[in-house]
This record gives sequence, C-alpha cells and structure tokens, in this order.
Amino acid sequence: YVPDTGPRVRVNQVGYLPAGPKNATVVTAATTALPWQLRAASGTVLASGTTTPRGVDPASAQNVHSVDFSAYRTAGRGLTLAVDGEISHPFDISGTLYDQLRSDALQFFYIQRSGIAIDGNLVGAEYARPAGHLGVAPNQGDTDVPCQAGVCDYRLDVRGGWYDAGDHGKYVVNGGIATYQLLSTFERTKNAATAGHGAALADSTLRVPERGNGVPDILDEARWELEFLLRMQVPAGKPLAGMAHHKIHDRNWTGLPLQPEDDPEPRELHPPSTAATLNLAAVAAQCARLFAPYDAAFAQRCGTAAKTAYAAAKANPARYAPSTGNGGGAYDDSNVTDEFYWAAVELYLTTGERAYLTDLTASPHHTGNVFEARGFGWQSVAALGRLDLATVPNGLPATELTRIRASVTAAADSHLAEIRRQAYGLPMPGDAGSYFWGGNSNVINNAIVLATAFDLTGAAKYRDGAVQAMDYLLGRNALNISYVTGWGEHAAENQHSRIFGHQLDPSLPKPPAGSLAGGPNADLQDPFVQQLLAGCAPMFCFVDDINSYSTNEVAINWNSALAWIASFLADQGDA
Ligand code: 9MR
Repeated sequence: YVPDTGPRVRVNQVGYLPAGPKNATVVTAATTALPWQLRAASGTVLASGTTTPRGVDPASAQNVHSVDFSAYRTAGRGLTLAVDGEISHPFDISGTLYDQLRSDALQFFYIQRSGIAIDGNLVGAEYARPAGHLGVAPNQGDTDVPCQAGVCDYRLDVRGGWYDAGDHGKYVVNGGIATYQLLSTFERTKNAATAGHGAALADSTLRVPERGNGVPDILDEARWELEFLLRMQVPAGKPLAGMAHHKIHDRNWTGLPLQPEDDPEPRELHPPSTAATLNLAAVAAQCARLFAPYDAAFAQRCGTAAKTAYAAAKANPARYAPSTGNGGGAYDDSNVTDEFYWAAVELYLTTGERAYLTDLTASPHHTGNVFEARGFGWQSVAALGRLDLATVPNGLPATELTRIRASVTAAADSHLAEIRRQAYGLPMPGDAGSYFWGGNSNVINNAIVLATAFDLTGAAKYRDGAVQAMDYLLGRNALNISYVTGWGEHAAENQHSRIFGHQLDPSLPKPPAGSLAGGPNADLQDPFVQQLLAGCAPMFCFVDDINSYSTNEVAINWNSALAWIASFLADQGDA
C-alpha cells in the first residue's frame, strides 16, 4: 500500500504566525542544498534561499531537507513554497490563524455529549441527534445503571458526560485528564500575560446551550463532564464510599456506525479504582476553585467530593482496574503514585491546607522528573500537578517555586533540542517508540510544556517550539496530512467514530472541524492496519480510514490537548 502523499514540500497547511518560526521539510533524493522560493498566490516570488540537507530521517525513512523562511514576516493568503520542482499545499501567514481552531477544538465536546439532545441550530443540522443513554428504548440508559456481576448491590444514575471517543463508553480516568485540560485552558487566562484575561473564552464564545448564562462557556462544557464524574462516586453508606467507579460502558462491543440513541447494549458500572478516584479528586478540586466566582454551591459540592475522594483513595491505595474486558477500553493503570501526587497538588492549590502540602511534598514526583521525552497522558499525570504548581498562585516557599518552574523550562529546553534534531520538527525522539496509540496528543502535551515555559519566562524560543509542534500536526509530516478535520488542504476526515460514520453511511456527518486523529502508531493495534500497513516506517503507520481505531480515532483527551494549545496559539497573534 503506497499512500498518495502529494507534493514533496511539506508545510503547515494552515499557516504560520507573522512573527513566528516558519519551517518546512522537503522529501528529495538530492544530497546537496537546493534553492527554495516562497511564492504569493499570484506566483510572485516573496523570498528565496537554500535548503539544509538533513540526511535520512529515521521515523519516515525518507531523505529530507529542511527549509527555514522565518525571516519573511508579512501576512498573506494562499502562499506556497516551491522546491525541487514541487509546489507545497497553500498556506497563510496570519496572526489570527488559530482563533477559530480554539473554538472548533472546544466545540467537539458539545457534540460528544451524552444524555442531552444535540441542537442542530447550534452546531449544524448534520450533527443534531436525540439524547443518548437516557433510558429511552432501545437504550437501556445511564440513568439507572447496575454494576457488573458481583461488584455492587446498588444502581447509580450516571447520565451525562462526554462519550470518550469513537465508542459510547465513559471512563473516569480519561474524563479526568480531558476535564483538567479544559479547566486548565481556562485557568491559564487568569495567570498568563498573553491570555488577555480570558475574553476569548468568556460567556457566549462557544455554541453550547448554556451560552448567555453569565458563566464562561468553557466552564459550562467542563461542567457537563464534572457532573458525570461526581455521579460516578460511590454514595455514602455503601462499601468503598467516596471512591469512584472506574468506568461505565456497554456489556459488549457494538459495531459502526451506531448513534448513541440506538445503542441497545446493557450498560454496566465497573468496580471503583484508586486511579479513577484520584482523577475525580484532582478535577473536582480544580472545579472548586474555578467555579467559586460563578456558582458557590457547585464549587462547594466539588470541594467536598474532592476531599472525600482523596481520603477514600488513601484508604484504598491499590485498587487497580483490570487490563482485560469486553465492551469498552481498559484505561488500566497499576502505578498510581502520579495520580496521588496530582490530586494532592490540586487539593493544595484549592485549599492551601497543610495536609495536602505534606502529601505532595512527600511524593517521589515532587522532586523527580515528571516530564518524559514522549510526553504525558492519561496514564501518567504527574506533569499535570507540576504544571499547575508552576503556574497557579500558591504558598510554596520562593525557592521551591523557583525549582519547580526551572523543571518546566528544563523540560522545555530538552523538547527544543529534540525539535532541532527532527527534520520534521516534532518534539519527540525520532525512533519508533514515539509513534504509539494516541501519540498526536503526546506531541501536543509536549507543546503544552513548551507553551507553559513561554508563559513563565516570556522567552520566544519556547513559543516557537510550540508552533513547530503544530506545524507537524497540520501537515509538515511524512504523510503530508493535517491530523485535524477541516484544517489544512489535506486533512484527516474519516476518524473512527460510531457517531461520525460518514465513510460507512454518507447520510451521517464527518467528524466536525477541529477533531484530532490519534496519529501514527507503529504498534499497528487494529486488524485494518495490520493487514494494510505491515512494515510501515513509523511516521507512515497511519491511515485515514474509519476502521483504524488504533491510528485514526477521535478522543476527548486528545481534543482537550488540542483545545489547550490552540487557545495558547490564538493568544499569540502577531506577537
Ligand atoms: O488512548 C488509549 C491508548 O492510550 C491505549 O493504548 C488504548 C488501548 O488500551 O486505548 C486508548 O483509549 C481508547 C479507550 O480504551 C476506549 N475508547 C477509545 C479510546 C481511544 O482509542
């Protein structure tokens, strides 16, 4: 199978910020420098120079050159880069490039909502659908869900929340990091100099039913999931009270496409887990501090849930979800030291209480390296705590804060070093180990570390690193593809989803603009790519086909990363 990868000149197909870095990659047999031309839509040559030969890129197995046209800083539309007889996809140079991506990436969450009808007047008629999983036949409903056999003797109303991904499952662990990233996108506007006091994330900035209620829409969206997460907590008086059930999903896997309201499978609660409980504790603590100005009662409810969850996790520190099962993902994790650290940090930031400070200080993650070369994710969350300690005002001694902030800039420096090594400019090591399930979100999470270093220091090199990570995701890659639906000349649009089943049934919609695909996965973990892509070079281990859930799914924790970085970049504008 040889994919059509279009012109051999690879650019960010969306474009470049006027004052930002402007890099491209050329696939060529040439081993010596080649001339390049930046051209206006009319064909006029705007700038020119020569390429830098980079040799064979290990992740793509291609001989490549890089082009740096950062010196050109004038806004324009429909520009192209011409090298070696090839002309790139067109792109813009604009300070408003990422404004719409911020809202598109956030808008994804409303369309993923469970337990509410999706209003076509808000998001387009093709995305309108009845409420899913409210107990209306054929749904068995999330309003009165029993446990799996032998797990508990009660039923819970766990309606609401977001569908995790292309499936109809709802998982507290992954809901945790996704909610954290939305809340963090908002919280950044309180603390970062370039964030403009959050005007772009204020009320009535998204197309959600709650717009106009006086609360920033991004908080309304996060609350839809927070309310679900709170419902997953084991009620007082029951065994393991205060813990959170790990997940709720169908008893058996369903096929594609399948609209939520048509899902006939029994829904089941899975046992409480320590990881889920600590995810609940962490984001409920964030909720308590961020909702306080808008809804004191809700903030208090979150605060209480955070504390009871944290205490329950300490009393049950090693209840691990199994790695096997049917009907849904596992989200298993048998090392929860990082979840303990993250939850203690969030509770400390919210309450200032000494007990949480004692716990976070005693954690090995407080002094250890929490920033891995290949990024953080749902299973490794210590970085979430560290980033918040570095940015959210708190009472740590100045020397401690200095050390913590230095750990963020040190991690950002190592990501910058990696970007320089990579001919495609991504902030990940160049071997196959960087190409795994959902790896595009890890690329962004490294960009978030870079962006946070910029927020802390104002040093442009960190902002520029975050931009380069987006260049990779928006087209500067071996497949010449943008991994974000609707963004770029040639973008993924057939992501694995039961809802967005257009590829299988043309009467169904494609994923909405702003949906991030999981990305190349050298482990080839679904039958479709096992048959199609055997032997692929790592950066080629992706196919834009709905059948490939291990390379091309959508997921809330991937889009939450996209929303964070898009919001950051939109704030940079002409800077
Ligand atoms: O994103 C998850 C990835 O890190 C795991 O390797 C993979 C296999 O366990 O599962 C991914 O999460 C999926 C979840 O299990 C079920 N819903 C869809 C998620 C995205 O593919």
